[in-house]
Amino acid sequence: MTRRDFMAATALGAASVPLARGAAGPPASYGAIPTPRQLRWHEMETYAFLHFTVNTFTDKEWGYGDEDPAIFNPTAFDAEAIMAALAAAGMTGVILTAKHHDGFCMWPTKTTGHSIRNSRWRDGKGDIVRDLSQAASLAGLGFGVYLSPWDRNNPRYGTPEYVGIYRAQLQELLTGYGPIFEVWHDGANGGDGFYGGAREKRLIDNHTYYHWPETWELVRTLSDAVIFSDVGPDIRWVGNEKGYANETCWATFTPVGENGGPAAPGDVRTRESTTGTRNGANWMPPECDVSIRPGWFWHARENDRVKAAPQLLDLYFKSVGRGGSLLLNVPPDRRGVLHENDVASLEEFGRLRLEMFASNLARGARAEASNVRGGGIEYGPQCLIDGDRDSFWSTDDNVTTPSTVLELTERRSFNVVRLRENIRLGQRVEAFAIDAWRRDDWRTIAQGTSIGACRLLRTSDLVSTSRVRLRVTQSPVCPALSEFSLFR
Ligand code: FUL
Repeated sequence: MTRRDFMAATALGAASVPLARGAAGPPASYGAIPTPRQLRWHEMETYAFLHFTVNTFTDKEWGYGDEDPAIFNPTAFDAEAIMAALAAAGMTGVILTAKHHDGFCMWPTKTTGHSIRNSRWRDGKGDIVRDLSQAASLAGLGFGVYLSPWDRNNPRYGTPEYVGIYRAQLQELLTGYGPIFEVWHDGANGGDGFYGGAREKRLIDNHTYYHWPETWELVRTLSDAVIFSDVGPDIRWVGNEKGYANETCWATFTPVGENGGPAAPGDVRTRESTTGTRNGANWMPPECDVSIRPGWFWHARENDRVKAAPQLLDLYFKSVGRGGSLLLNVPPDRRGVLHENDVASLEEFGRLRLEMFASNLARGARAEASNVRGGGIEYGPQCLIDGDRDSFWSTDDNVTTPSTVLELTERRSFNVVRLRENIRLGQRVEAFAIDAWRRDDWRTIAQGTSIGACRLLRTSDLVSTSRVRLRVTQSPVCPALSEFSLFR
């Protein structure tokens, strides 16, 4: 089987790849594996959240749904400027709160009058979703939508009719604004609200009310977007709003409800979401959401509480560096742009990563391994440093704890290691160690458990050496690793 056949087979999500006779074919996949749309998403790694709506003007985090739509009136909205700041931070996409819990729609929807159409902004003729989606596309960023299931304005909320309204809103967003890379369903469900003037508490059963599988099916038919919620189906909430995954973090997950029964958006054991489930039933990697400020929406009083770039970098290591994604919220202010302090942090965050990843100190190294699948070069350790995410080092099926040594071109100093598995073949490795050659012996400088799509490790001191070794110390099957990089 050629590499191309293999790629085709795995891209289609085949459960396992047959071995070619007489040659070393690729290893069979292990456990749940990602779909093509999840693979694309894995490459996005860091993208932004924009929390922007009537709350920006009422100074609230959760609008009650009784806001006068007229109050939405940014004075200097500039979608290009927002995208420029996000691009400078190295963001690959952006997700807008097209509708938050207050029910106010940021596009001129046909489904409700609680929208931008009745705002003062551009005399009700503007469309924030259109402007941001177009600017994102021009800047080369993906565009996604957050559409809150809970709607504190809608008089029908709590009745079956509202679910139809919610789907109609999704349909408008998925068909009117170009490609959507992610659809975000949050898990906050039901409670007090305006509800067309009823001003009451409406509780819904989060397992049955929304008929999620049908809504997800609608998203599937209308777009190629990955679907996010507490329970996926594509991307899972990481279980906290602080932007980090657990140090051991599996892309596979079997969601379980708080009481041990079935899970649903709004009812999942969030502690388990942070770690995932080893050998879980689904490939459902975590997305780590966090705001650059204490709140999700812009508040003047928080202008001096913007996270600094080193803090953002730390979150990057704890999210992307643990196989998830970092969804960093940067809320536009009442002008309709990002505040200067947020822009400065974003720029610096981008610069720090550019600097760190500018030079892979493993490049040009000579790689040797204790075992190579089939003894040929196709799965040789050189694949770890060829910059190709799809080529990989693998071993014979019965060799599960191999090691590889990189002879660097010269003595190098590094403090960051990046590892990637070829996740098309599932998440395989359960433990590993990295050693550096010191005078006449190996010294362990880092150890870990899960790897997955990306594992970043930092050493507390700079490591200076000309030889580094990666040891897989636990794996149920032969490993399939695509990257071993060193950075400073
Ligand atoms: C939650 C919401 O309740 C918060 O306001 C925020 O939007 C966060 C990202 O999701 O479910």
